[in-house]
Amino acid sequence: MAAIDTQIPRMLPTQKPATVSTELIGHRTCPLCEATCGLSVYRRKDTAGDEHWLIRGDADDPFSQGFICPKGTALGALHDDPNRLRTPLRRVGDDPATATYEPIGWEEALEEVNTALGAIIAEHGTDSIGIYLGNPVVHSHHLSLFTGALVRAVNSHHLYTASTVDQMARHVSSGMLFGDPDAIAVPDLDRTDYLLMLGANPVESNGSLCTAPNFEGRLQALRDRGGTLIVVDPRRTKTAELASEHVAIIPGTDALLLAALVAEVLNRGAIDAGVAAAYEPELKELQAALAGFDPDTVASATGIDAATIRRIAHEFAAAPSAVAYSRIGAHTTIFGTLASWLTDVLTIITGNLDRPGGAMFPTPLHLGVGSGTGRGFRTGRWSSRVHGRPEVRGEAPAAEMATEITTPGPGQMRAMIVVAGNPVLSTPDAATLDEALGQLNFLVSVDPWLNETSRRATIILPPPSAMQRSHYDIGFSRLSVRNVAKWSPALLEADDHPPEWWIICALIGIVSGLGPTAAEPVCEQLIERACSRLASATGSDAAALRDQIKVPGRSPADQLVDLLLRGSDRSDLTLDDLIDAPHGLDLGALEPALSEILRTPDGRIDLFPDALRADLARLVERCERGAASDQLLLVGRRDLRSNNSWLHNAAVLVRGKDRCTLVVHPRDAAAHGLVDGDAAIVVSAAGEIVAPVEIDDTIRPGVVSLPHGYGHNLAGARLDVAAQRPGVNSNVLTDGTQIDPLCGTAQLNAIPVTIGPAQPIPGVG
Ligand SMILES: Nc1nc2c(c(=O)[nH]1)N[C@H]1C(S)=C(S)[C@@H](COP(=O)(O)OP(=O)(O)OC[C@H]3O[C@@H](n4cnc5c(=O)[nH]c(N)nc54)[C@H](O)[C@@H]3O)O[C@H]1N2
Ligand SMILES: Nc1nc2c(c(=O)[nH]1)N[C@H]1C(S)=C(S)[C@@H](COP(=O)(O)OP(=O)(O)OC[C@H]3O[C@@H](n4cnc5c(=O)[nH]c(N)nc54)[C@H](O)[C@@H]3O)O[C@H]1N2
Ligand code: SF4
Ligand SMILES: [Mo]
Repeated sequence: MAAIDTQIPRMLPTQKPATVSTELIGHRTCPLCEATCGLSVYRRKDTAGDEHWLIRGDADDPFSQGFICPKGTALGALHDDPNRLRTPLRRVGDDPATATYEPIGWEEALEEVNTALGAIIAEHGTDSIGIYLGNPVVHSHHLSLFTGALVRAVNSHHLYTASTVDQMARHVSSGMLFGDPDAIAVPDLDRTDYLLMLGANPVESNGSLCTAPNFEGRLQALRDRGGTLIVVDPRRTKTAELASEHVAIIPGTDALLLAALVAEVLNRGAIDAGVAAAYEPELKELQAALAGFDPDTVASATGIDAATIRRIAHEFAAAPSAVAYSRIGAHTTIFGTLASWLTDVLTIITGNLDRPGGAMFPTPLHLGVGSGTGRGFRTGRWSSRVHGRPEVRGEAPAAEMATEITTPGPGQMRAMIVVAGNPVLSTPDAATLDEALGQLNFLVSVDPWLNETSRRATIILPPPSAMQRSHYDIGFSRLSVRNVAKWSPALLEADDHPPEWWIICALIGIVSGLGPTAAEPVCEQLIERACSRLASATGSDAAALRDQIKVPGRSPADQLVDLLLRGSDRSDLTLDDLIDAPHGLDLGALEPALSEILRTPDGRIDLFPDALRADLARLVERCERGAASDQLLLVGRRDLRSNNSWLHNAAVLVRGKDRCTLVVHPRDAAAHGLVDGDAAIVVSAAGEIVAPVEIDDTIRPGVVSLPHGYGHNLAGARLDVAAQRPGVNSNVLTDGTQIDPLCGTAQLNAIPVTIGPAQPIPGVG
């Protein structure tokens, strides 16, 4: 692997007054994004007697090698944020605009949740209770190892997560191809010769479904070693600037482009010989089914000329190693599952799956070696109540929450438990959802801030800060471009603040009818059950396992990590070994693992799953519409210093230029009478917003871009810094009816809009 730049000068705070002493508090993995950088956390004293956090990249972390981004340096500021809740809050008054929020004790708060949820369950059953799990759940094992039990305890059809505004397409295509929705193949960034990237901007996002600290450095290294990077994006992003070639696609058409690339490889006989022999019948059917998607046919719809598509197909097939990688821009459209599937198909048919430089499967320590067969994957075991959409992984589409609250009848959602989520800013048709949440009989939010969603809660239960909890990446070690293992300790005491596993277990106790004080016994029961399952699978003794992991002072979340490690036949390492390696362990480059990863009944890849075959009809119809209408299409974007909706209250991250702007191409600005810096009104089928215009020729003409996660001007929220520059909520514009039928993911990109000059709204922008 090429050396990674460990210089971080632009991240360092201005050091004045002079430093008197710097004390290392410890090392921990950054929990803020998927890159999992190692951080070294210091307390610095200055000559004025003040203490500050000083957070740097951990140069000894074998994976991130000192890399850090501005968000990581702000972990201390997030901890210190005076708006971060230290005790539960109770809302007094129904309307958040006029309500007050009073701090209350934990006992009282849980009593109130117990009384309210207990009454609703007694009258309407648990199917009237909804759960929404937000993105930070996967960034903390104190949450992710316990929320599954909460979901099972509630046992309702109203399970919603951020996955259906994010990566569900990838789970579904992986489930169909490989039999396991979590078997997600990641691009082998450090060894590939050819990377085709669609709808991702890792220079700002630091990567997604591909855990790679210093993604930018790794892409630069790919270029430096003579490799090719093709970036398909309607905007010439910073990632596109790094690329060998930028392909400015018409939003929403990646599945068409990919279908044409696959068709071209199939038609030109550029298939890998081994794959051709092993999958002959499927490849024939695929070739026939994709006959209508040749480069000439998709050129008009995608906005990419046929010669470019042909050339990329040939380069991809001819490269010593190549991999296709698609993300948010390609997955959060109504053709997301098709796009995700075709991404893998292109990699597979060119012989690039499961080999160095292609797409590979990480094998984290805590997961045992698989057998290579399984029961496969299916969706649609039930359908959502109002819209009849198929369940996916036990979830209904997040975009359906509002109608499930407002539509009367059996199974109507009357109460919600929101954990680490801010759907009022992050899910479609946001204004409607906000109103709907106000109609719930009860909402309890587990969240550190009184924000746009938790202001709709009667009770807010705040977790301790990231500084106060240990860390192990259950999820991202399964998406890493190298096999790594790392556990970090809590850096600060949580004092009398209950840990997050305790909060979730208390809620499990409540919805199970055990009352508000059952957190500990519930937790103990969960751990004992996990020990029993492992014992019966391995023929060991459950009680002995329980004793082994019950180390005094070790949190139950960490005990479960230890259990997973002990239960895995991948190595003999236990949690103690990880504790002894505070910078983490590098377990090497990814190795071929498909033969153990597969969970299909026949142990083969299902290259052309029936559901996707059927879904191609929609794509044909889209193709026939060509360049579609001349209406502008809205896409999203991310900024390095932001993270979805919840880092805008950290002054250190939001200073500088306004980031919530509508990026418009000069041609479109002129056509619609827009002037740089002035306000534009943006209207979609779902709603309208007013945002400041940023004229910029990096965007494809006909496309406009607005980031999500803003709109911090809703009455009742308590985000003093964010409220000063609230920005606008782009999800007021996303249309909750536009959903990929296969995976339930909402269309967050390629939204038809009209734009024009507007009167500026005071305080916006
Ligand atoms: N238009 C548009 N919308 C999008 C996207 C897009 O690209 N465009 N992206 C989508 C994507 S990819 C995602 S993942 C979703 C995110 O959707 P959400 O997860 O709903 O939104 P976040 O803004 O991540 O909100 C996280 C919440 O968790 C809280 N929080 C932070 N840390 C913790 C913690 O340790 N414990 C607890 N209990 N709470 C915590 C924060 O205060 C915040 O309220 O947004 C999606 N929405
Ligand atoms: N700084 C920062 N980092 C983050 C986050 C954040 O909010 N801020 N969020 C985190 C989360 S939860 C996630 S899921 C990841 C997401 O990480 P990424 O998937 O890299 O997401 P984005 O940075 O939004 O990049 C999406 C790109 O898709 C382009 N695009 C839009 N529509 C289309 C289309 O139809 N086709 C194609 N080909 N491209 C299109 C957009 O112009 C944009 O450049 O980022 C994570 N990291
Ligand atoms: S890139 Fe992600 S993991 Fe690394 S410091 Fe930034 S926010 Fe944290
Ligand atoms: Mo996400």
